[in-house]
Amino acid sequence: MLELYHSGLTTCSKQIRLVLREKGLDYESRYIELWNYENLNKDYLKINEIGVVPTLVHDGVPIRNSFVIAEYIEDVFPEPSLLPSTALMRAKMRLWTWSADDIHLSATAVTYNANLQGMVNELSLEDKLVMLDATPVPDRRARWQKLADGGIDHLELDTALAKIKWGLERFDEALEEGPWVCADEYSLGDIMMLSIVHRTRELAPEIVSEAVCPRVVAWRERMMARPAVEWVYTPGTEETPKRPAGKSISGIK
Ligand SMILES: N[C@@H](CCC(=O)N[C@@H](CS)C(=O)NCC(=O)O)C(=O)O
Repeated sequence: MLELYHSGLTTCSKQIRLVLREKGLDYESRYIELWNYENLNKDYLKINEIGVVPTLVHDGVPIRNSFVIAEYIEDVFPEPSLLPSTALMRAKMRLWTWSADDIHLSATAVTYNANLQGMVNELSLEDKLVMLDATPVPDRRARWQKLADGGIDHLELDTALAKIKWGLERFDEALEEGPWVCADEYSLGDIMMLSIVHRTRELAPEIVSEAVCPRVVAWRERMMARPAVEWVYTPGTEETPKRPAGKSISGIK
C-alpha cells in the first residue's frame, strides 16, 4: 500500500502527487496541516525526521525527500516511464530534479517572508518557543527564529530572488532542445521543476516572463495542458481540509 503524507498544493507535495498521477497509482492521502505545525508532531517526525512534507510510506516503510521519493516511485513502478532512455539524458534529468530542490531552498525564504511572517507574529512568545524547540533541523530552526525575531533581512531576500532568477535562466537554456527538459522525453525533470516555476510565478511573477525565460513560459503552458498536471494543480481536485483560521501550534501537541 502507498500512503502519501502531503499538504495538497505546497510545492514539494505537488511534485509527488504529480509523479503518482502520471503513473496512475492510487494512494491513501494523509493530509499534514502545516498551518498548525502538524509536521512537527512527534509521531510525524518518526517518519520524516526533518519535519517537512511530503513523505511516502510504502508497505509501512517511510521514504522522504521529494527528489528521492520521485526516483523511488520510478524504480518500483517503472511504467509508464518517466526516465529518459540514455545515460546522458538521465544525467540531465537528475541535474534538474536536484536543481529543483536547490532552487526550492531559496524559494522557501521568500515564501516564509511573504506568507508566514504575519502568522508567526500571531503566536504568543511561549508558543514561539515551543515551535522553535520542536523544529529539529538547525538551519530550519534558525529561519523560524528570524521570523520570530521580526523578519528575514533584505539582503537574504534579494539574494534568494536573484538565485531563483539565475536558476530559471539556466533552466531556460536547458529547454533549448525541447519540448521537454530531456528533449522529446517527458521526465521527472519536468515534473520537479514545474512546481518551482509555479511557486515562482506566485512569489515573483516578473521572473517567469517572456523577458527573462521565454522557453520556460512556453514549456509551462505545454505542461499545464497535460491532464495529470491540470488535475494536480487545480485546487479542490484532491480532498483537503479547510485551512484553519489562524496560525497555532496545536498540531505539535
Ligand atoms: N524537497 C524537500 C523539502 C521539503 C519542504 O521543504 N517541504 C515544505 C513544503 S513545500 C515543508 O514541509 N515546509 C514546512 C516547514 O518549512 O515548516 C523534501 O522533500 O524533503
